[in-house]
Formats: sequence, C-alpha cells, structure tokens
Amino acid sequence: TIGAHSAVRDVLVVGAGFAGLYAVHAFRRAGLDVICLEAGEDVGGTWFFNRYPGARCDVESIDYSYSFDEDLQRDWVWSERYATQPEILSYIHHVADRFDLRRHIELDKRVVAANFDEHASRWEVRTEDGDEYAARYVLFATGSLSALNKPDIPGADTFAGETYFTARWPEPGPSLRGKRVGIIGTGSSSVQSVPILAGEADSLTVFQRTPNYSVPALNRQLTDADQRRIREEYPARRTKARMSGGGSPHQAHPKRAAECTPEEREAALEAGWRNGGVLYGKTFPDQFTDIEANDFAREFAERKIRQIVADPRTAEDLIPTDHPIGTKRICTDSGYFETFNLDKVELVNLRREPITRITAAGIETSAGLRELDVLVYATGFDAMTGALTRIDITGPRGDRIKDAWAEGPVTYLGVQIPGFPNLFTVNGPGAPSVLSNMVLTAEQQVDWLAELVRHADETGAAQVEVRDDAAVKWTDHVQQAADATLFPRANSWYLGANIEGKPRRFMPYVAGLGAYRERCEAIKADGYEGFVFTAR
Ligand code: NA7
Repeated sequence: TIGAHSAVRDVLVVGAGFAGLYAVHAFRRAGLDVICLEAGEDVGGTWFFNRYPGARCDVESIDYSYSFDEDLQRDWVWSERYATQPEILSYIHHVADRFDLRRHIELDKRVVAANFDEHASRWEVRTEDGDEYAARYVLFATGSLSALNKPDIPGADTFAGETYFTARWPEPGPSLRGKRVGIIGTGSSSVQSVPILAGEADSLTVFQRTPNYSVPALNRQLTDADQRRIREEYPARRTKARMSGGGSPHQAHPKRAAECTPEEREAALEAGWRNGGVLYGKTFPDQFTDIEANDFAREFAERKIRQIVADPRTAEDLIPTDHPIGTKRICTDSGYFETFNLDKVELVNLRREPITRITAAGIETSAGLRELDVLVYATGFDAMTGALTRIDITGPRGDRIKDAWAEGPVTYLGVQIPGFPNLFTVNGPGAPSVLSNMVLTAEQQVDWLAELVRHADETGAAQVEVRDDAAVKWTDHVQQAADATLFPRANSWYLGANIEGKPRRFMPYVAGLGAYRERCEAIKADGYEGFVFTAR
C-alpha cells in the first residue's frame, strides 16, 4: 500500500495550472487541509509547458482570467487583447503569490499511481520519485491538453539535428538563425508559431497532414480607454460569461443564416472575420447545427484564404476539405496564411507525399528528402483522457481508469467516474471544458465540488461515489448533445480521432457553461441526485 505512513490530508490536488491553483484556494477557504502536487518545475500547467514562439490564448485576456476575486480582477492589467504565454504565466505567478498558494504546492512531483484504501476511505498517491501521500479526496486537475502525442515515425530517433516539441519548448529558446527548420503538424500550436519561426529561420518547411481553418486574431494593445471600459463593464461581462455557452460574452447575429439576404450574410461574416479569432465560428446562431449556415461561413473563410495566399496550389492545399468550419477549434493566427507567400517557406502536403521516414539529415517523403537542422513537433495531445489514463489509478474494487474507459470515458457531469469514490476531475470529459473558457469552467466545477465535500462532511459521509446508471445516462446525454450538432462530422481530438486506436466518443459537453451550471445546480438542489454517500 502506498502512503501508509504519511499524514492524511483532506484534499490532494494533482496539477497546479489554472484549475489546480483555484482548487487549492477554494478548498483551503472551505477550511480543508490541501496539498497540491505539480509535475512541472513551477506552477502554470499548460502555460508553464507551452512556451513555443507565438504562444497565446485564443480567448480574450479579460475573459481568460479568474473571476473569483474582485480585487484581483481590478488590480491586474492585461496589456493585450489576447495575452501571450509569458504574460499569462506571470499572471498565474501573481495569483499563486498573492493568495499564498505556494506553501501548499510541491513542485517536480509527477503523480504516477493512486489507489483507494476503502477501509480507511482515503486515496494513496505515489509520485515518480517514489514519494507517497494520502488524502481523503483527490482531485485531478491534470489538464485537457497536457499528455503529449509523440507520433511514431520510423527513424525519428536517428535525426541528427535539434528536435523540439512546441509543448515542451525550452527556455531560453533555441536560436534558429541560419537554420533550416521543419515543423510537423498544423493545429493551433503550429499556426501560432509558424510566422515567428519563419521570421527567424533560414528556411521553414511545414509538413501538413490535415489543414485547419484559421481566422486572424486582430490582436492589439489595450489602451487606457479600453482599461477604463473593461473595469466598468466587468461585472456585467462576467455575469454574461458565466451563463454563456463558451464562457465569454458573445452575441451571434440575430438572424439564422438562411433568413439573411445575401448582402446581410456577407456583412455579418465580414464583421465576424474582422472581430477575429475563434468566435468567427459562432457568427450565425445556427452555424453549429445547420450545414447550410455553416457552408456560408466556411466558403467565406475559404475565399479569404484564396485572397491571402498568392500561389493557387498552396492556397488549395491550405483549405480544409474534411470538416464543417468550427467543428475542429478554429485557429487564431497572426499572419499564418501570409507566411506561405515567403520564398523561404514551403508547404508540404502529406496527403500527396506522405512521410516515409526520418533520417539523420531530415524528413523523407515519397517525393524525396528535405534536409533540416531543426525539427519541431506540433503534433498535439492525447486530449482530455490522456493525462488520467497515463496514471495508474485503481479504485477499491480493482477498477483501473484505463480499463474502465477502454470504450471511451464515462463520467457523471465530468466530475466523477463510477468505481472511483472520492476522486474528482476538473475540465475532464463530460464537462464543457475545452469548448468553453477553461478558467471560468474550472471555477464553477471546483466551487461545486467544494460544496459537495462540505455536504459529505456535514452529513458524516466518508465516501462519495457516483452511481453507474447516472454516469452512463450523463455520458449518453453528452454524446446526444454533440450528435445534435455538426461537431461529430470532424475527425477531431474532441472525439479521440487524433490518437490511433483511441475509442470514439465525443468528450466535451457542447451545451455550454451556462446550461451545464444550471444542470449542476439542479442536481445539488435535488440532494445530489446520482451520488451515493456512505457513512463513516
Ligand atoms: P492539434 O490541434 O491536435 O494539432 C496537431 C497537428 O499535428 C495536426 O495538424 C495533426 O494532423 C498533426 N499530426 C499529428 N501526428 C502527425 C503525424 N504523425 N504526421 C503528421 N502530422 C501529424 O494540437 P495543437 O497543439 O496544435 O492544438 C491543440 C489545442 O490547443 C488547440 O485546439 C487549442 O484549443 C489549444 P492531423 O490533423 O492529425 O492529420
């Protein structure tokens, strides 16, 4: 048994990103003894690890920040509409220090195993370096996009140049001057970094298997006038955001796409494009449910790509052909498509010439070898489940998460898994998580869980566990909600399609943060329907 000799805490939080840090704060505020284990050398989670050039959040900074403390919200000044990774990380450091969270956090502690001692009603947790911990409750705030996907390309180990992952970019970053750089992948991470890599490198080769839609960020500095307006509007903005679908205030066009005249439609799409970024995907209220509405927005975006990219063949290669726009998260870029107009940048369409192997000299496709000095992997993550299934987690009846989820993740409200009492997840499968503003979704889930624990303590329950049937019903509901939209038409990481052999199940809850919050409140009001509380 793990942890037999350690002090038993009330709550052990795994991960010190946005969600985990808030959990430390909220559980401590509830009077509980909290410890947090973080795999990284510092706090920050996603924003600690993803330091690649150009890394930014695609949710506006004023929305993608904590709302739990009025003073924090008033004091912190974001410098740009979309914050860079360094600015977000310094915000996270500020929060950790301001609320004195660090004394609960142990860094460089990667959790590798956890098992539940049913007799003692406690989780025992082991880290990579062999340390052991015990707690009544464990909360995995391990991130939705944290388990790296390393593609298995023949010869990858033989590459003689430098190799980097966007999600593990070293600091200080390597100099790319005078170097021939290649990047594999064309998701958000690549789309953000490509313009900057191209600016610095001697040449850049982009190896694209599947193109993505991208809309210009139209990022800008926030002026003093912006700052005044933000402060005035903040309370109302937060109220709207909490009840919204995506966790930030957004007003779709008042008419469905088909109800608009062609001129109205064009004007609405142009306005959506000029507003920039991922919200373009929600220009019309029916854009995620009606393929014709989606086609209008998709074709408009495709015309933009053709206007930007000078070489017609490259333009066609950059246009997705496999999914309705927005059913994979739209990338938010600063000059991505323009980059392909530079002579030193080459797009390699892997659908036409697949990679055959990697050699010491570079990447070989069916059309030949491209010599490289630097190889960058922007190949994504084992999203939403990977961070949990890579930990050896065993429930009281011997269930392992890995096995329990062999056919896809089953959760209740995205916060608990049947067979795993006293174990909670934040921003996991079954919750709005990646389809919403993850900072606000984390606040909502953590607050709700802190009350659940308080309820258990007040009623003398030592164990909280979700009923099988409640979890199955919720998981079906999450799938059905997605099936009522266009989302399942994309082979996206939302349904596990980016990882070979991963079962297909639509993981995030598409109904959005507002609807989810109401659902959670109703369940609480109903005496935590679906949960079983077992007395000491
Ligand atoms: P993504 O969006 O999952 O992108 C990963 C990219 O890597 C994608 O273009 C993949 O192509 C490509 N990929 C993965 N494996 C391979 C192999 N073996 N060969 C060629 N290309 C490959 O990850 P990101 O980090 O960019 O973004 C993740 C999220 O972070 C994003 O949605 C934002 O919400 C923030 P594929 O599509 O699989 O053909």
